[in-house]
Amino acid sequence: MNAYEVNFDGLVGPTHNYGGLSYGNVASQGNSQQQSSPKEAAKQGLAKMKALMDMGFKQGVLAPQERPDVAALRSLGFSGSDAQVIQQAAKQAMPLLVASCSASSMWTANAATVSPSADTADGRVHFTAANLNCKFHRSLEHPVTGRILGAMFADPQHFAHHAALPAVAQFGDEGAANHTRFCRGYGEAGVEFFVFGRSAFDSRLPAPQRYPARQTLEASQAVARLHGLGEDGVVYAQQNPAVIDQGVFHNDVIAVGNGEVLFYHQDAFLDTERVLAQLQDKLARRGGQLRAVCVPRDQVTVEDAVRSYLFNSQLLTQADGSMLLIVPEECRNNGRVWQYLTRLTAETGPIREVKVFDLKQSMQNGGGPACLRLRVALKDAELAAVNPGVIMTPALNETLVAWVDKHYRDRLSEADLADPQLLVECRTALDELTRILTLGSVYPFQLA
Ligand code: SUG
Repeated sequence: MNAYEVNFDGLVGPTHNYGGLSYGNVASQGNSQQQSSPKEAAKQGLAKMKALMDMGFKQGVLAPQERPDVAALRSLGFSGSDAQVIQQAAKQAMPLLVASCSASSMWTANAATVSPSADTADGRVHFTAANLNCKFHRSLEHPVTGRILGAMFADPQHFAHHAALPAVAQFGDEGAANHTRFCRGYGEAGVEFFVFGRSAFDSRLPAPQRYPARQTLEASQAVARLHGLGEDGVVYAQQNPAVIDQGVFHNDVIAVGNGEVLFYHQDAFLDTERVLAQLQDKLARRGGQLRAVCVPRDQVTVEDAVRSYLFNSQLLTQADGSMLLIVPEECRNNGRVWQYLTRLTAETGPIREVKVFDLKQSMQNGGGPACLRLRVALKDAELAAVNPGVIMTPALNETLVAWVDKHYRDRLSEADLADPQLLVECRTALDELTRILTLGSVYPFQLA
């Protein structure tokens, strides 16, 4: 039996724009209202998918969602034809139209939390769509995300799907961005590491003062219960509230893990020693040995981490067992971070190679390489049960690049969102995409 980590990257949708929608995410705030390029964004993402596929990693694709979300606007009282709904919203409540247009489902690390079959009580791969209820524009994603995941992982013998947690802040859940899995091999039982920003019900735990903590302890615990994870296979840690207040809105902005390796910033967690000891102990009981690589604050500051997205990298196991770090271009542009990486790969630690990708369009909204992918560890039989239409191949890559060229705009600014034609373009593109990826009827609207 072989097992693999498959990265399912979000395909950037045709309405990618800079809406300034995510308070606490400094890139989203800082680039608000800039003109975007949906075409370039989608191509940057596809180039990363192709490069990883070419390097021999298993790569999949997760479809974007229909935007503007007219149903969401109707639920807020706008009425008439779809075009009238959009025009009314543009006139009366532009921020709501902007939110309904966000292509934020591209950051599939927030799509769901996934537990591989080796960890779960019933031996199936479990998915819980993230409610993302900290931000209105992101809270719109989970119903369609759930349908897309259902169409990708359809076989109930292998896959179990759970609806998002209750849509209240007490169960704020941001999916895999705050979830890491350690294991000796992808097919073996591992230790699932849940990092939360605050507790909703235990007021003794500290919380950030400036920016919101999006993930609660209670949400993480509920996901672990839904997935049937045993106590031996779970560790919880609280994120350091001080780093949330500096713009670390998800754990994956300050730490990344893969296999037996945890790559993290010195200031990432509260009570770091206890957390590391628990991970070490539980992983050892699964036959593994934790290798923790701590990045000291005197070499890379939290601000450097937030600006460069050093930790929002993909940590991948290469054929020889060594690890490769996929980082955004912004890491090379930061002197201290680049020096750190140069030293790191010259040493004898587990991380031996760094590859740089240009993901600027996504980065300007606070989404790096790790945000753009949902990791799903699959055994042979499970991989064989995945809808083959969503597995990246050279032919699919070519088809998707041509599809982007045909349907996407080169430039998009806020004023363009009021144009009802954008919805028509999005629907036409997605109608074709559901056929390319063989997804069936996952969207609320299907062209006749
Ligand atoms: O939720 N940005 C996303 C970025 C998500 C990054 N994901 C992870 N770190 N895993 C967010 O803040 C900005 C949209 C805008 O402003 O237009 C946005 O939603």
